[in-house]
Amino acid sequence: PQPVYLSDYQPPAYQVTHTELTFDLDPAATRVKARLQIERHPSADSTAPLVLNGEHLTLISLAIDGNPLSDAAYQLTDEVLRIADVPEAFTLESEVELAPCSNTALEGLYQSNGMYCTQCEAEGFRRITYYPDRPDVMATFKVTVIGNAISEPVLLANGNPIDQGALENGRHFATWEDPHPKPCYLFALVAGNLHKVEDFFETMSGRNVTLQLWVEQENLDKTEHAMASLKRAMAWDEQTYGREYDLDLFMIVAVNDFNMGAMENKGLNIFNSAAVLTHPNTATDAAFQNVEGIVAHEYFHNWSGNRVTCRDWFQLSLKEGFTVFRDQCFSADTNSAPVKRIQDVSFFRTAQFAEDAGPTAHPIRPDHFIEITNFYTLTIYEKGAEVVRMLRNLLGWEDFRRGSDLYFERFDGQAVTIEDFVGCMAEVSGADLSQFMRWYSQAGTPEIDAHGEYDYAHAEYHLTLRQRTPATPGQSDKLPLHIPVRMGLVGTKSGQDLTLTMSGEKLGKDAVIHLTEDEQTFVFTDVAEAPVPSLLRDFSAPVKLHFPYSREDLAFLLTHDSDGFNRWDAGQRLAMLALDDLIAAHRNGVEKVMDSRVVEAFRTLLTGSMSDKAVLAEMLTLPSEAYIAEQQPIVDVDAIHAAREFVRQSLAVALRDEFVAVYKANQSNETYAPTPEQIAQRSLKNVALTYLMSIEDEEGIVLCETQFAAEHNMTDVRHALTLLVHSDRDDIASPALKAFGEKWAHDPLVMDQWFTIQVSRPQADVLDRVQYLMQHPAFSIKNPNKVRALIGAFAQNRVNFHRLDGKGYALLADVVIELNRLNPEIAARLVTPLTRWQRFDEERQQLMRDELVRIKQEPLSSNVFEVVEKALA
Ligand code: B3K
Ligand code: ZN
Repeated sequence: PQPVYLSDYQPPAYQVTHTELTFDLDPAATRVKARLQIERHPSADSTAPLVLNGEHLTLISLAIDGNPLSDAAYQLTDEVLRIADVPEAFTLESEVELAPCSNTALEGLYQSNGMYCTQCEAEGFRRITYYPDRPDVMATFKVTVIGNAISEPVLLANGNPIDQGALENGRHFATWEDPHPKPCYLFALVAGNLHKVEDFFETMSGRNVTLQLWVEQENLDKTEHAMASLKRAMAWDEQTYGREYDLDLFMIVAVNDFNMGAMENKGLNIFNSAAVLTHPNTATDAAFQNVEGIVAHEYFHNWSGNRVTCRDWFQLSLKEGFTVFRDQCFSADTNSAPVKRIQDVSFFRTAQFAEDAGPTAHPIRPDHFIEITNFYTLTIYEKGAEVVRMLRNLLGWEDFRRGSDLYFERFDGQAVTIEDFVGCMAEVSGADLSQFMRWYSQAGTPEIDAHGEYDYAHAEYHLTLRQRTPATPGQSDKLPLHIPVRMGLVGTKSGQDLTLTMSGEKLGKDAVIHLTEDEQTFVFTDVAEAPVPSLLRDFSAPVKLHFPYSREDLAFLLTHDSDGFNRWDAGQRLAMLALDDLIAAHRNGVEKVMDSRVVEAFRTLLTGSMSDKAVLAEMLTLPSEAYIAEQQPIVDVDAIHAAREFVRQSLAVALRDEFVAVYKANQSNETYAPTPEQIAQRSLKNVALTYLMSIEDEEGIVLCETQFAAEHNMTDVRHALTLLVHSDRDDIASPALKAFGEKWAHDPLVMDQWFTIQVSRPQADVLDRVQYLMQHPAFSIKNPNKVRALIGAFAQNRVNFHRLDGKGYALLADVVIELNRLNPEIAARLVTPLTRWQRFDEERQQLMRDELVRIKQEPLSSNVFEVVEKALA
């Protein structure tokens, strides 16, 4: 497979102005007729051939302006249809046949649970018809779907329904029209036995929009939260960004087999059922929040993505980074803002930092790729969102909003680039963002080494920041970036933020300083008392910050920093220092001793008066094993696990009564609601229970069993079951697990959780369990949710996946090899943990590489090939 380069971009020689499609659905032999109005671009050469993409299609007929084409008039390969000689403007008619029932890649038109559905982004439309499958070709669409009236009573496509009726042989049809020109990746079709829940939204200009959520009948009681989330998102986008919905109908469909979370097809979003269905008895708080975020994300794409789209796939972060930033802000406004930031950043620093440090590291705007599907990454999405957030931090909200208004107004209906977006921000604010653009082209996580000195005699604080970005594949030399560092100086006597004065100018108590050079010293004057600096507040830039904080400094910031995020981060740093010592002790076979300062900090938290329970729960949560691993030069999985367990158990022993008290104070019998207050209480209670169960405290076990048996809501049930299954009390865990599995055997989303709970336990029998569960009737390798819940979750089980006999790696490789044939997109994602081999000891490195080499010997999809090739380079 050959890479495509950004620098080779050429505008399309031909535009499709209008597209008419007719689908005659059949599981093994669907016929698709296309009628395309095509025009040559005025600046294109009149001899330019028409090149259409098409894969896995059987061509039945082809005609231009009603005249069938002779075989000599076109060339057909596995990937393209080329017509050498075409007029300036013409109608191209084609008919193809395809087989949705054997489409296990879940790209293009496929069947899920007997229902027909589509996934076209990025390049799935070419599996539906011959077409210029690129986002800078935008057409209006008219689509007729013909299906069986019994098995497919519901026939949906983008836009507005304009016609429907009965046909011969028990068939019927529906015709849809989408007046907004769109790229074909936003095309969608759904047909099946679906049921709807309907609601309405009145837009800011007073138009009434019908909202429909389409699900299988048994899921009708799981739609309320998604519908409520949609309405909140629509209102938020009007208030916050001035964006109004633009059709009379907005539909969401839930399907079981889906590669990602959801897809923003114009007017017809298609969702993985896991990203839309919730019920208090089946979904956890985290799932409720995830659904809210994804519903909002896809809705927000209607402007950031659909009305203004990407010129080419290298610009993917233009729509994804901006839309993730928008959904993050929406969730922050709807729930607890500091907790949302803490959770996003914890995930980011664990998973995106790891990606940026590995062999598949790439810039937010890559300059080449083999398979675009491999670039739906944490870098494009989450780091892309951090970069948009930095623009907001640099410009302030008001200018940022004016830039966003200008962007939507100027580029409405167009396919544009990242320069167009950043250009609007520069234009409205007058800011020079030329250096800032390096964030889009330079891969890797920048590191800032900071140190500060307080000069008593002159009442000055000197802060020196040095930045460097490590080399990444293909990019050895990095240039300095424009980094906004939000900060404060917290007075050690007063415990208050001191006023920041620089070069005679008062900046306030919290300010953004701009690091643009390799090294800069910032001098703050009139600093009346010795301060502890609070740097990178609210994680103002996606960097690693090193500052030689003492444990006393951190304990001080933990209680005094005015920035909620940095208070939490001080706790994490304090725990990390203790963990580092314990990891070293474990490796050296020295007795482990718990740092009493950590115990005292936790005691203060547990007994103090902190009112935000959601933040408190986060502060009481230790850094994850994956995050700790990210901080180590060479990952020692066993030492990390042992050290973290030791800290958890030491805290539980020392603060046992406090944890019991917190648990009891936060028990509640209120009817479940996914409100921020209730969620905060449940998380705090469950964090306390986690500590108690780590020492298998007798009272803790009783509380845990009771919580499981009460079946009050899935958050509490799942948490209790997880703690039981992850403890050594198999006598209690096994019957609980069995009862849970039987009770929920009919519910695939609950069975996903049942799989995950079992394969994430630390005990050594996990590998056998995975093999056993792969034979379970509820498991299917063709369903991506099941693969993630069982195999993906096992690969995150650090002690068991990284077994020294290599059997964990071999199991993953076997599944990757099988999925490579069935679903290359999922296979290429699943292989990720093996690509991180450089981070481990030599023995594991060898074992992991061996498996990558074994995979590479297979006939590989371009997806898996690209990832494995990079990993072994
Ligand atoms: N835009 C979709 C991506 C789907 C692509 C899968 N190959 C999901 C989202 O970001 O909203
Ligand atoms: Zn998106």
